[in-house]
Amino acid sequence: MTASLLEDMLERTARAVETELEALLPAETGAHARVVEAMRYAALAGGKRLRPFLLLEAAALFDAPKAGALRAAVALEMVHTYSLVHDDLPAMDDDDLRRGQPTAHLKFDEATAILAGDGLLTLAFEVLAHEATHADAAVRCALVAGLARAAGIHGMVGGQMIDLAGAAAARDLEAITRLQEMKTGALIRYALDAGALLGGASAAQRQALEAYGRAIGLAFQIADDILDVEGSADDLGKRTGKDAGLGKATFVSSLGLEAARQEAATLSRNAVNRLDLFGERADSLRAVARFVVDRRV
Ligand code: GRG
Repeated sequence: MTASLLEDMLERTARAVETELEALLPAETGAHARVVEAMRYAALAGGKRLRPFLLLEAAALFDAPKAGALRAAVALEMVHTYSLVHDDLPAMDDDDLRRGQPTAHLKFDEATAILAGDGLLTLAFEVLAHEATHADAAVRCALVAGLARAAGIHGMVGGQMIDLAGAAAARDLEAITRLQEMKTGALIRYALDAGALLGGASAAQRQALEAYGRAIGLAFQIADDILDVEGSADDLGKRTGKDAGLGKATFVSSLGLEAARQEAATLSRNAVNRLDLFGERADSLRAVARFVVDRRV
């Protein structure tokens, strides 16, 4: 699959995700309307919608019903968006730019941004638990538990804690890898596993998708570290040069730019190799493995 075909597919998925987000998170009136406005501000601001794309393409490998998969994909994007809103807060990364627009706490205020993140996190589980997501309650339960695990203390929240606890900590490559497998990797791996759960994948198929997810999660983070050094705020819609400014240990600070690039390329190839058992049906996922390391946004 060519890079431009993948871009078209990503674009189409982004539109579908936004339409579903509009439906699941309509504007409201009343005394609480401001928090909904802030949730919509953060969630409808664009973004690559990479995690929803991975979930939908994994589910499509097994011909899982599309409407339920889209709901699960949007739930995952809600959790991702909450993490960005909270990460941008003054108490964490203190950022002023996200997805090319002022961060939620600057557009609204800190308390509203905290509540908007909380609202997105909790709405995600309501969406997953609804029977429209999957007819089988056991599958819905597995989807809910999996997202809680990926987003929680042994996943994203735990990774963020380690990251915040030692911005200037000396970390070796193993420690950086562990941190990033939790902070960024867990939601990416969940995207693949949710697709597998929705599609009733076999244990071998689930394992292959898990290995693919692990490899592209790390490749994605290495590319993010490289873009923080080489990218521009105009292209990325967020400030760059932050890691070095904060003295953070990253794949780039640990390996150097060239070796980081090589490592990302190796991980991308490894990811592609894990998809053999799906044949050409997994071509879009192969293209994503290349996209995550070649991307400029
Ligand atoms: C606040 C619990 C909590 C966690 C925050 C994910 C995260 C943890 C913080 C974001 C900080 C960051 C820049 C991490 C690097 C990788 C990453 C998640 C980048 C943003 O994801 P993209 O590039 O963003 O998919 P878009 O806007 O395209 O969705």
